[in-house]
Amino acid sequence: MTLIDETSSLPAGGPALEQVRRVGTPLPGPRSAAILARKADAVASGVAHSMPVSVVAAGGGVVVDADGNSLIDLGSGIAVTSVGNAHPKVAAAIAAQAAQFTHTCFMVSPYESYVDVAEALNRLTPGDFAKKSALFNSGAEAVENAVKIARKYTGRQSVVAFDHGYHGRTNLTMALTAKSMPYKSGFGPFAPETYRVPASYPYRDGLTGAEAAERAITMIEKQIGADNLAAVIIEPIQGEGGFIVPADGFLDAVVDWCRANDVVFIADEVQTGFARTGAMFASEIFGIEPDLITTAKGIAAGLPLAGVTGRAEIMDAAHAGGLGGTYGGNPIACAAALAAIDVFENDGLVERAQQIGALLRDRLAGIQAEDPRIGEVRGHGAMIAAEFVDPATGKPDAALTAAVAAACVKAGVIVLTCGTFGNVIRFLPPLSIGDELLTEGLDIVAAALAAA
Ligand code: PLZ
Repeated sequence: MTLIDETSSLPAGGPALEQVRRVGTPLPGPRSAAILARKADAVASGVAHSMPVSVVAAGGGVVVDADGNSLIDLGSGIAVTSVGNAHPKVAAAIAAQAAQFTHTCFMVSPYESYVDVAEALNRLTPGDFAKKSALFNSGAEAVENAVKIARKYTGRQSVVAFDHGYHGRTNLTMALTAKSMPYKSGFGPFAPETYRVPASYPYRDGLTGAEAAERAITMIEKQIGADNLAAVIIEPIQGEGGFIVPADGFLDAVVDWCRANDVVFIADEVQTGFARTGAMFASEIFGIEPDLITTAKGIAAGLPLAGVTGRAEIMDAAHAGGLGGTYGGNPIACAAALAAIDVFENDGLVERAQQIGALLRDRLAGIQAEDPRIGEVRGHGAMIAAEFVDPATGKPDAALTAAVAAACVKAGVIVLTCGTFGNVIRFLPPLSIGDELLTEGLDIVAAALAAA
């Protein structure tokens, strides 16, 4: 039980939080340790955690735990708090909406903020054509619905996803996700009519974009056939799979093939969306206009909200009542999204993501120049990663990656790993982080690597 006198002395979150790294106890400290012990007793073991802390406040570029430790945030809660945690505009919008009404169910009695979010998504996503949107609760739910819509529109059943792809933890999205552990192992059987083809992974496959696209398209034509295919789904930059940036020409060739064969091209921008990559959407970087785009994460600064946006004629294929859900487009989540979108558009966050990207890239490239255990530094904007390898063989080095990440955690830096081979450290700082804190975080990563 949390004691009231303890809660009242907690720091307020948001940008006013002192922007320092401070580790005054071993992690976890005593208060966090007590809460984590209760977690072990009360919460299902399948719900794991990577930072041994219990959070009480966050904002700017730090996360503060119950023992007063202040950690540098290089993860944004997996690319979610891009505008910054507890951003004052978002917090105020949430409070105001919570005092107004908390829920009616948009399918029962609609309200304006849902329409506002749909209009914003239709306007901000790439493609100069008539668009419509529908709102859901999570990235996985958005992906499920994008596939439903594509199937209804095309009258076809099959869906193609890619090696290294990640699309969620529900049954259909597990089927679309590539990696078995921890996402799929033991949880089958998976949804039928889902197929996987090779992606473009220039560092490991050495193929041009055109060659990688031809490899994928040939497999689709031979093993599925365009006539059976409703949709192709891909993350423009693959997130959980290792921040894999496809070779130039790959995505546009796949889009062209989809268009020529009346296959719906779905860009899963759940992780890449909303300024993260130094563009409002990563599709812009590759010059593609997806038929459907899924969004979540950054859209509402942590409130559960997700969207499917796309060509009006495709979005309208589902019959009335065919799309929805009790909470989809909840009014508090929509209020948070409208405030966050205001910040993305008007507070220069696309530019800030580019600056953060330049800082991350320069520093990591500097470390790589002296240390061949970093095989590649890649990404766009504030979505940058380093892939760790055995320099002698080029093979993925997951043990080194885990050691570097563990040392960062111990020193009070939140870093996330990713990659099919578990050998990638990804940097996803909130766009509200200052350069000093970011640099200090990278100093610690460099020291952790040197010591590993
Ligand atoms: N599509 C591209 O990145 C979520 C999940 C991590 P939800 N990625 C982080 C984990 O271990 O669960 C994600 C994504 C892409 C879909 C999803 C799913 O989004 O909001 O987690 O359902």
